[in-house]
Amino acid sequence: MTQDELKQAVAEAAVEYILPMLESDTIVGVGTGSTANLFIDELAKHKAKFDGTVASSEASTARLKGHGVPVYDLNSVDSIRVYVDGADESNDHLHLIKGGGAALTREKIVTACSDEFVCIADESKLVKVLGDFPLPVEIIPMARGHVARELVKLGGDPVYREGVVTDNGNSILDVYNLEILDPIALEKSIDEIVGVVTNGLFAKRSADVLLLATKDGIKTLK
Ligand code: ABF
Repeated sequence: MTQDELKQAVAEAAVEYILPMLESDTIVGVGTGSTANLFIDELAKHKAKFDGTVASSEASTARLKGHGVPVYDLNSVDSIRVYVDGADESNDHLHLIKGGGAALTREKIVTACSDEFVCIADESKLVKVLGDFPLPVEIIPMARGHVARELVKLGGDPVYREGVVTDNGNSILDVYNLEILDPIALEKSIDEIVGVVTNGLFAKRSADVLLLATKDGIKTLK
């Protein structure tokens, strides 16, 4: 199976996984990226079975609205029953690297507000040790130099993501050459750097479930 076929398979599996959760007043949190896009397309087929969504990016908002799926402001909803989103990497503990799509801040916010976080990925995303994928860090633009210097002290090689402004008007540094043996500790250390908005480690609040598309079918990791 191609990577695209694997992504399609896990998008369909995610809809099947959440269908039993859906009631007329249910709000679904929706992530960002190519796998999340396929999930949006599948979820839209069931839009009559739940109330609406909260999206983690303007891009996902547009895609949902294109299907006629209601998209609510996070501040107008009481709870989010389940959040479904992709990732760039996951380890066996469901600690994730996210943010390749520059949506990490809103993704982390919606994750924090969700009862359950279901991560969807193809088998290429499962790794033993996080860090081959450069860790995205969203920063306040004026603090770029300071944050970069602090990230070097933590052992990384930060690279400014040229030409990218996040939905929140911020910049991204991608941090290379990190061997992330303690994701929770590193997430906390980066969060303490003044000027950092969000870092792409989802470890303090990891995924609750990882639906992994493999050539042998969908695996459910918890
Ligand atoms: C998003 O999913 C981002 O956090 C992450 O970068 C992306 C993975 O993208 P894709 O599904 O296209 O591989 O949530």
